[in-house]
Amino acid sequence: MSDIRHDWQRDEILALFQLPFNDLLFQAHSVHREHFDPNQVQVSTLLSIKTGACPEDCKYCPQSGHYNTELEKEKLLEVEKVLEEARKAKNSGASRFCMGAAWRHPSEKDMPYVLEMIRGVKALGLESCMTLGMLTAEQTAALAEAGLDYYNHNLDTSPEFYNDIITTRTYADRLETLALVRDAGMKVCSGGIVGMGEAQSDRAGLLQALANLPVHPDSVPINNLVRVEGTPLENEEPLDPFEFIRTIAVARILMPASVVRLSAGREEMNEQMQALAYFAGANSIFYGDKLLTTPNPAASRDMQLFARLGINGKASCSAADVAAGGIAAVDAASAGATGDSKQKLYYNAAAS
Ligand code: SAM
Ligand code: DTB
Ligand code: SF4
Repeated sequence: MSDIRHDWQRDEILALFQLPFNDLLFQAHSVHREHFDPNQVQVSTLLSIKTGACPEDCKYCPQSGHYNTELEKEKLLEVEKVLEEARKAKNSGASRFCMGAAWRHPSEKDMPYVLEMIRGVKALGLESCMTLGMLTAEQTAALAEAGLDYYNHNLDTSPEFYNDIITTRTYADRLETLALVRDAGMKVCSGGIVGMGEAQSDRAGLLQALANLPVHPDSVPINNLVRVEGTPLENEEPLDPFEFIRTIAVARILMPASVVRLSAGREEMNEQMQALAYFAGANSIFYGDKLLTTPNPAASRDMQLFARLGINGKASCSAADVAAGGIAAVDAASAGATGDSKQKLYYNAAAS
């Protein structure tokens, strides 16, 4: 079994990045098989509960109020509207519902609605996940108390490159929010973005910062920059696809038991690239034709790809869930779900 380490050095990580591609993928895939079923990919649904006009200046983000991206802004959605979307997600087989808000942090007036959303989502029998920006200790406690399962808060990039991308909040602020979430007993979802013009050493630095947290995040989203017109990164040179796959592979090796999510950017990836990402250790995706504001592949396309690869789509994202084996999976009716009531929740690639 590969060790769970928290003392990764930058040069060791860079040495992994610089391995011959086949050696790196072999190592990552071997680690992956020690901890996970390699033919299982977990899926979650995502909803933007408050869109645009964010006071932060993240250079990649279409929702920042600092840039003109012609995005239609929306106030916090009504609780009932959110629950309606959650019901739809549940009916299509999802077991986790992720809600994202374009906030620096939640305001006190918004908190009661957010808590009601968590309670409502839980009452539907779904797991809940939120990403609302920075939190205070009181807000963290309230989210945990309402039953929030996961909190997503990304480190985004290396500590050195961070100030080139965001000036309105610090790396230390992010680490503090992660510590609050961890200490409150919620599961941590934390990763970052690549393809922002960072150096390989920055990609290594992001993974180093994540892997050397006191506890590895349960879930590690790796986003490939979606270049949105109007943002400062709109003309950024796309990252070499093989370098993206290397990033997934190194994340898998550094955090062997964490679920690695092939997150934003899939719309621009071909099927071969996604298949390589699954081989390299990615075992989670967002499912549905929209991320927060940008397009994502249609669910039916994902199901078709899963069918061709013999992958089972499963609606969750923690190693504990995988071990417990108790999570409902996507409704794969369009691509060959099996018949009996328990199995119906799982797409059975072998049946197609
Ligand atoms: N406002 C909250 C925050 O930043 O903590 C939560 C929502 S924010 C949109 C969540 C994450 O989405 C960011 O940390 C970033 O990693 C990712 N993201 C945002 N815009 C992106 C883009 N254009 N391409 C890829 N990932 C993006
Ligand atoms: C994460 O790391 N990626 C997701 C989720 N956490 C909330 C969001 C991706 C957003 C991509 C740009 C957009 O759709 O606005
Ligand atoms: Fe706001 Fe989050 Fe976008 Fe940054 S990433 S501008 S904090 S919504």
